[in-house]
Amino acid sequence: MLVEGLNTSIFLPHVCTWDYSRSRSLREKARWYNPFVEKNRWRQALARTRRTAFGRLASLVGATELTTTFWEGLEETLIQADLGIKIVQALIEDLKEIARAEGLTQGDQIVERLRTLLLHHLDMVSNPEPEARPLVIVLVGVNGSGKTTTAARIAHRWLCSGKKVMLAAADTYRAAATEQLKIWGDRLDVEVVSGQPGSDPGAVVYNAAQATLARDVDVLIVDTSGRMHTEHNLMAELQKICRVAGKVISGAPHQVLLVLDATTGQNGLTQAQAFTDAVDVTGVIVAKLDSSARGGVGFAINSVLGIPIQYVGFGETLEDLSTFDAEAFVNGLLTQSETVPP
Ligand SMILES: Nc1nc2c(ncn2[C@@H]2O[C@H](COP(=O)(O)OP(=O)(O)OP(=O)(O)O)[C@@H](O)[C@H]2O)c(=O)[nH]1
Ligand SMILES: [Mg+2]
Repeated sequence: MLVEGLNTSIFLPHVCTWDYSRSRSLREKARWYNPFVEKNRWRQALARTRRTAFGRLASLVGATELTTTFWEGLEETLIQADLGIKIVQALIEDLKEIARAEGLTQGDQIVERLRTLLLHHLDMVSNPEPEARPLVIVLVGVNGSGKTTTAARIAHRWLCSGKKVMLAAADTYRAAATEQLKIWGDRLDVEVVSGQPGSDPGAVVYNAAQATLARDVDVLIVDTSGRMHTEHNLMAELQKICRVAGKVISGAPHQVLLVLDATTGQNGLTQAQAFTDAVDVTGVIVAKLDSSARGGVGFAINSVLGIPIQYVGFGETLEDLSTFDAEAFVNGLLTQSETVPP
């Protein structure tokens, strides 16, 4: 069956064979949590941004004098990586000040200070996973940002930690959308609560929340339809979805995660603002970091939206979702060497 928006590569057999039982071998668990593998994945995901924008750093690092050309080159690099003009100007000002105060004269010294400043910039207060049981997670975002794929990946994460998961197909606008989530549900062996095409997504969420309580589910993940930030009635619909969830399950939704497509860079932030105005967004998921040359947008998310990055998506398989790691992010952007320890 051909399903809109679903890449067939996700059906590769090696990602279909997860055993979610607690008896998974230690070896398998070690593979999942291996820090070197994880570090490499971050580097691969950021390769486009690194090569397109930060790749120019190599010539700047070698600079033996901090000339106007050096500073202009650095500014251009940061703008091209899509950090956002305000952040770039503040960084350049700070770096010039540090260079003056510490008497720095070499490009590599400045790049090291840049690394520290970038890390400081990402020093956001992260949101720990809420303790609630059942935990209700709602995914929101514009069309095609990666919500449905991410719903499956979050389900996979919770299944791996031994939780009972349910999915709600609250995207009732397209039959293909429900079908897409059902295929993920089949692969994950997770129940998917859905409604008729065109039916009220609030009703789907109501039924899913009731089923969550009835079947003693630990985590309910609600996939919503993509919507433009300018569509006021659809933004109101999101508010209703959240209200309905809260009526059935106390405190729900405990997480509202805004899925941003990293390839849209700074443009995505304006759209994102409308979502944070409409609903109580608790975290951002930066999807498609692997396809983006504008990964620097990650630095602007916290300062513009005031919301931490919860997860990062680096591909289309179930494993391609990682919790945000500021150090891996900055190192993945700045470290030039293509070799990573085994
Ligand atoms: N390379 C890459 N592709 C991704 C990632 N996340 C999602 N995609 C792809 O992006 C496309 C859209 O993903 P969906 O999950 O269907 O997006 P959506 O937000 O649910 O889309 P709508 O429901 O139409 O609004 C699919 O082809 C996904 O495989 C990612 O992290 N990296
Ligand atoms: Mg979808």
